[in-house]
Amino acid sequence: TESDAVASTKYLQSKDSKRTDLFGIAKGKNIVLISMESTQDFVINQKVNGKEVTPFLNDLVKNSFYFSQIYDQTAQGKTSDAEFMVDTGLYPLASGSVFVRRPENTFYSLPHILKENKDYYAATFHGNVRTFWNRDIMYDSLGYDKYFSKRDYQVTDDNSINYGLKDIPFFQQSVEYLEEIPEPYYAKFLTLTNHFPFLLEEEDTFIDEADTEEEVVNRYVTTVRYLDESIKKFFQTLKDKGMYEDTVFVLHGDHYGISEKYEDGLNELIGEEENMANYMKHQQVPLIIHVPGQEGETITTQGGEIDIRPTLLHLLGIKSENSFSFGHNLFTRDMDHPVIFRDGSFVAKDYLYKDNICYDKNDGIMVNMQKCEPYMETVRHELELSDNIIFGDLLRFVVE
Ligand code: GP9
Ligand code: MN
Repeated sequence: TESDAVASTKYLQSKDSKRTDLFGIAKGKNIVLISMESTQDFVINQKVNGKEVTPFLNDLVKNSFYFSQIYDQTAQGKTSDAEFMVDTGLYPLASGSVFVRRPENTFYSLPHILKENKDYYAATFHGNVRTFWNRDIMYDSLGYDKYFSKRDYQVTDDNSINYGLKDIPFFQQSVEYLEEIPEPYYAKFLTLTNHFPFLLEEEDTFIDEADTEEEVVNRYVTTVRYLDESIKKFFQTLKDKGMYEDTVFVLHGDHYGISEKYEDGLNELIGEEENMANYMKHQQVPLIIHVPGQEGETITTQGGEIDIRPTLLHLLGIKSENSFSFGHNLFTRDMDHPVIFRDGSFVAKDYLYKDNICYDKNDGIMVNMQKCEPYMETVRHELELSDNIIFGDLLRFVVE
């Protein structure tokens, strides 16, 4: 009911009211958000056979806010879960994807907030068919004005692989659409080439495969390197066309690429031993927010994908304390507030909890459960509240 809705959304208010001197530094700018398929944080500044896997991103992080401790909080909905968290600040569901299960709910999403604030136009760009993950329906509920999908691109055998259009032609062909949409805009780009099983043609290979025991890991570095090249070219095109200066760029990995099954190969690649601390660290995805002209800074505050929206809103100078989200502004986030995963595991300041075991976060050694207990109520409460909001479609009562 309506009173349940009001009561349950109370928890989501009155936080994140702290301001920093970064509040509003990107006010009114266009927003280009790139959801980087399967990109894990370990690739940043990682070399394979003496060569950087992400030379462009490595340069970019030097001149950006680089959040180096952001966790993948997605569940079965993969890319769609990442999109859901960024746009709504709610948790994904324990099974299936919200995009598929609750596409007709009322949401209070990033396009809505931006529209209210400064009449932003919201568009999303993706080279796959529009029905994938039910996006054609869900994007309406999330408030997008326009969805450029496979049917809007020239897709041929030559310029596609695996799931579809390769990232370089994808960005190239997207620019003409980006030039046409009204400003200010929020433009979301979903890349595709760096997707399992990480297939690439010779002509698109900019780095040799790695040589671990796991072929998947070996190929992964080549498709990440290709993604890096596609983003480099995209930035260059935007600069050439004068579309760079007045834009804030948000780049983030959507979720892991190398699943638990291939963890040995990843440890071999980066020379790490197998333990729970390292495993959880490998669940981190890069988050890079680039404001042209702004000095770079690496921020080691812990957080998750759910925190991207309030962080961006802070830079845009838009208050986010009444936006019904579980996210925290990463510029002020409390290190001891747990980063919560959909299966009930979490990472707190010094401890992590996974599969009913409590570990020291830094060395991965098991510790007494009492160390993890103080966080459990928060974790349980947030996941339950988020589920209630989604399954009860509660925001319809509180969003005008
Ligand atoms: C497909 C793309 C990949 O359109 O979003 O989906 P994923 O398997 O990563 O969820
Ligand atoms: Mn994905």
